[in-house]
Amino acid sequence: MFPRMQRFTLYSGPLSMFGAKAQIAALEKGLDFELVMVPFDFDKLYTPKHPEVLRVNPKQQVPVLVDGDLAIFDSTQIFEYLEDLRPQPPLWPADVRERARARLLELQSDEVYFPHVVRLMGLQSQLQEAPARAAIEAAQAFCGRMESLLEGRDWLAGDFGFPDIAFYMASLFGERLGAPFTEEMPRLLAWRARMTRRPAVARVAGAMARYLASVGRPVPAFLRGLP
Ligand SMILES: N[C@@H](CCC(=O)N[C@@H](CS)C(=O)NCC(=O)O)C(=O)O
Repeated sequence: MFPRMQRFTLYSGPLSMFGAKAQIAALEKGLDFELVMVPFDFDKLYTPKHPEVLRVNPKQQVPVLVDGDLAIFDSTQIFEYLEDLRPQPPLWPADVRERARARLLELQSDEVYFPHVVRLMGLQSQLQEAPARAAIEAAQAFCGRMESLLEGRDWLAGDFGFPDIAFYMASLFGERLGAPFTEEMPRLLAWRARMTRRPAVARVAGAMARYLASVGRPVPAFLRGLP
């Protein structure tokens, strides 16, 4: 494989779980790229919007990837581009049916599991009340299904890949916001430790942990001590 002459630019945010997905995948592929962190803070959130985000994404969200005259958005679309751009190491399974299962799992992590976590964002002062309890129960029920999937294997869909990256990031936010893995999830706890040991994951999750600490927010225990 020839080295690429051109570097792409990835726009993410210091606390963007979707941006972190794309960044981890690019690092796992060994790609050289520029990372731009768009403005974000807990008061103003993602305003003002970065001009490149406004130009590229009608949804005005990160992540956005710009590679020469190609500009795309959405973490899952970016996964697909990265897999085509740099097929090795593959992050989707080779088998067609396994690949379909892996894609569905990645989608479920973003669109079935993560919405429960998003609901908790607005309920942080009422975690003991019924709406938060319901979101926590639903998130942990999903985790229970991932726990079953890990029976007899190290990764969620065959070899390490995109579903692992997606669920690691989504569940990191679950942990932060009140829906943690529990002692009844020993395989998930071991999987998360395996994930955190991967250099690409440690780099991105470590930067997120440092950002949280820098703004005085709690850092999940499993991220403490990352370089
Ligand atoms: N489905 C999108 C979701 C992207 C998304 O929700 N991005 C958030 C940050 S994690 C964002 O930019 N939010 C700002 C906004 O919606 O105004 C993806 O996978 O990239």
